[in-house]
Order: sequence, then structure tokens, then C-alpha cells
Amino acid sequence: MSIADQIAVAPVRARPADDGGLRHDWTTDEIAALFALPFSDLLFRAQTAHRRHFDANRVQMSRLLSIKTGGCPEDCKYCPQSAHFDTGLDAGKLMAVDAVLAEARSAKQGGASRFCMGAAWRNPKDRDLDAIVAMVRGVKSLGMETCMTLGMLTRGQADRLAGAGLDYYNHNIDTSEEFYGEIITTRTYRDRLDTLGHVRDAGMNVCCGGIVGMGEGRRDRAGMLKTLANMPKHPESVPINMLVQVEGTPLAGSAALDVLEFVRTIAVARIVMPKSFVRLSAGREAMSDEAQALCFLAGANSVFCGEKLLTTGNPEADRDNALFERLGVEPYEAPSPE
Ligand code: SAM
Ligand code: DTB
Ligand code: SF4
Repeated sequence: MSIADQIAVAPVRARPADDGGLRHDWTTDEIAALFALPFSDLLFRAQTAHRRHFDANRVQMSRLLSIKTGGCPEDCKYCPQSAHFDTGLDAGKLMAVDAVLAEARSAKQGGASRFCMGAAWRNPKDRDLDAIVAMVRGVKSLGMETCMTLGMLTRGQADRLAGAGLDYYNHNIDTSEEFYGEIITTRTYRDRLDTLGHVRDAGMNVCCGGIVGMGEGRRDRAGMLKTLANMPKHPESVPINMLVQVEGTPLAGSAALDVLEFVRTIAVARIVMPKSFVRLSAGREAMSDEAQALCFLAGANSVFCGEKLLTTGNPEADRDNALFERLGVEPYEAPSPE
């Protein structure tokens, strides 16, 4: 009998927890002190926090689709989709609604419970919103949770997306406020926080995290987690991305970050935002199975599944299935169709 069969599989769903009793007053020094703990002590604290709020053997699986690829006017130094850098990527138009729904159906068959649609935009144009709303409604009718990441939003646009039933909006702060200007010059940290405020005020769940391995220091990683944890409400989803270095971007060729420092970042995120889903996000393809296992031990409980992220690779389903089987990890179920 497989390990999966031996586990009593109750219909457990990934649901955002309520925000009661959480801290929102972290200092950078306090968070830096967590980073500085001996590795085993840090992992023990993170695993203890994790078990207080979650089934430690379940992982939420999201599938990404790039619904509008490349040609982005922003200059994010890590991003293969920025029009400022030559990465050999062909820019495309917004996908047709039917084509997006076909991808969502196949993602559901592959075990994903959430479908995340990303567009290489600075912000959506109002004329695009009818198609976006149709995508949200269509994916929800398949019985999947929906997430969009479309760049900056006005309050009115956030209200329209919330009205369509969008479950999550992803918008990352990416790094600390202090390091941000080294990475992006075409929009400010404040712009990002404003969009996140609109998403929250419109009543949607917030998916917000960042990238490590961009040449930032440990204090920047602590500062990023401080910004996230001190939001009036913790983001329900916190993606922690390891930089995927893409040829042609200014960050290609950067010194690789020690993967144990990445694990520490996950562990500290788990401790300071104990009820949030912490996603082991970009960078898994280049990570060993052992490094990923440490990330789960550190409290990561969400991943992107499927062989592609937006434009770069992700582990094949066979590799993920084998890893989950070896670890005795089960996916959360998709919500019921409406
Ligand atoms: N244009 C929208 C925006 O920036 O909000 C949505 C798409 S954008 C590609 C979503 C996120 O992907 C970015 O905020 C960044 O955190 C992450 N990302 C992009 N390129 C990456 C890379 N090379 N490695 C790791 N994460 C990356
Ligand atoms: C997030 O934090 N990571 C995802 C999702 N949110 C949209 C994107 C990762 C992109 C990695 C580079 C690429 O595939 O283009
Ligand atoms: Fe554009 Fe988003 Fe890439 Fe920045 S991260 S260049 S905003 S697609």
C-alpha cells in the first residue's frame, strides 16, 4: 500500500485562517534575531508554529498560467518579461477566454486546487477587464480557487475583480523597502502597498511575498518579512521565490544564495505569519528534493505544480509526485464547484 493510501484522507481544504491573536509589531532586529538562530532551533520553532495551525503533511497546489506574456514596460531586474531587457521572449497578446479555461481544466486534472493567472502588465486597462472577469467566472465554475496577478490596480478595478468572485490577488513587495530601488525604478514600494490596500479593501484575499537571492542582505530579507507581517492583516498567501536567473536580465550571473538561507527565510516567514500559507514558489526546479523537504519542514505548505511557472520551468509532475510520496505529503482538495 502506498504511503498516500495509508493516510486517512479527510476532505481537508486550504482555507485562509482568521487573523485573531497575531503580531503586527515586529521590528527588523527581532526578525533578524530569528534568522540568526542555530538552524535546528529555527526549524524547530517554525515546525512548532506550523503544527499549531496546519496539518503539517498537507500542501496546497496552485497552477500558474501566463495569460499575457512579455513586453512589460516595468524594469524589474529579475524579470524575463520586461521590455527593457533582451531575454529572447516573444511578447504576446491577452489569451482568449476559452484557451485559458482549457488550461484550467487540465490543471485541475493534474491536482491543482487554485489557478493563478498572470499578465505582464504595469496595470490592466479597463478595456481588458471584461475578458479578465470572464476568466475568473469560468475558472470558478470548474470548482477551482482563482488568483490573478495583473500589476497595479485602482480601487475601482479591485472592486470589479472582487465582484467577479476573484479569491486571491497576487502582488509582491519583492524585497525590503531599502533594497527595492536597486531592483525596480519604474514604480515605487508605496505604489505596491497602495495596490495591496485596494485589494484588501475590496475584500479579496491577499497573496504577497517576494524574491530572495537578488544580492540583498539578510537584513533586507528580514525587512521584507517585517513589512509583510506588520500589514494590518497578514497576507493569506506568502510566496517566497528563489530568484530564477534568466539570461539577458541584469540579475543573470548573480552569486547564488545558499539554499539553507532560503530555508531560513521560509522558516522565519512561518514564525512571523503562522496562519498564512507560505508558498515555496519559483526556484524549485533547480532545488534538490532534500532542499525542498527542508522547506516543508520549515513550514512551507504551498507550491506551484505543473512543468511551467509563467515563462520558466518548474518540476515535472512525475518528480513532484515521487517527492510527495517519499515525504508522505498530500495535496489539499479543490473547493466544490459553485
Ligand atoms: N506584472 C505583475 C507584477 O509584477 O505584479 C504580475 C506578474 S510578475 C511576473 C509576478 C511576480 O513573479 C513578481 O512580482 C516576482 O516576485 C516574481 N518573479 C518574476 N520573475 C522572477 C524570477 N526570475 N525569479 C523569481 N521570481 C520572479
Ligand atoms: C509569485 O510570487 N511567483 C510566481 C507568481 N507569484 C506569479 C511567478 C514566478 C515567476 C518566475 C519567472 C517566470 O516563470 O517567468
Ligand atoms: Fe512586468 Fe511583473 Fe515582470 Fe515587473 S515582474 S517586469 S511588472 S511582468
